[in-house]
Amino acid sequence: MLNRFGFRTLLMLMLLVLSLGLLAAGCGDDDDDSGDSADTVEMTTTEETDGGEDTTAEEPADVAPQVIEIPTAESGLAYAVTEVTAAPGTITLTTLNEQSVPHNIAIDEPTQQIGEIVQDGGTSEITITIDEPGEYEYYCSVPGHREAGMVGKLIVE
Ligand SMILES: [Cu+2]
Repeated sequence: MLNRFGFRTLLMLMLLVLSLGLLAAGCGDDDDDSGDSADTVEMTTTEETDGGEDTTAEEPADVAPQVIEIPTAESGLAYAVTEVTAAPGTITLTTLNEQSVPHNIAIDEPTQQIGEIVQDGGTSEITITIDEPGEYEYYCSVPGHREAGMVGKLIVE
């Protein structure tokens, strides 16, 4: 028992010495690599980088895009979903089109976004930032489709 205890104590001491040695080595490197002025520059750079990272990390969390699926109807010039609701912010509308007839998703307000025209299982997608609550129309921009009623309502509230 005494031997084991002694051995453990010895191990702990060795670890401690190793840790201290590493710390000392780390400090020594800094001193060796650069003078006092260089050290100051390093510190400043690190602080600025940290601040930038923090800001960047917070922004995506605040504006995480909402993804809303608006597939086309099984057939015909129509969406399967004709009314969706979103919170103000960045919104992604994604339209899966299983039809052989080409379709897409598009919006005119508050800024015009026109998704790729797809068919046979392709997905058309637009991302838009809307801060003003209200009703916005999404539609298919393939000629004649909007007029035929391929539209829907995006409610931001
Ligand atoms: Cu269409």
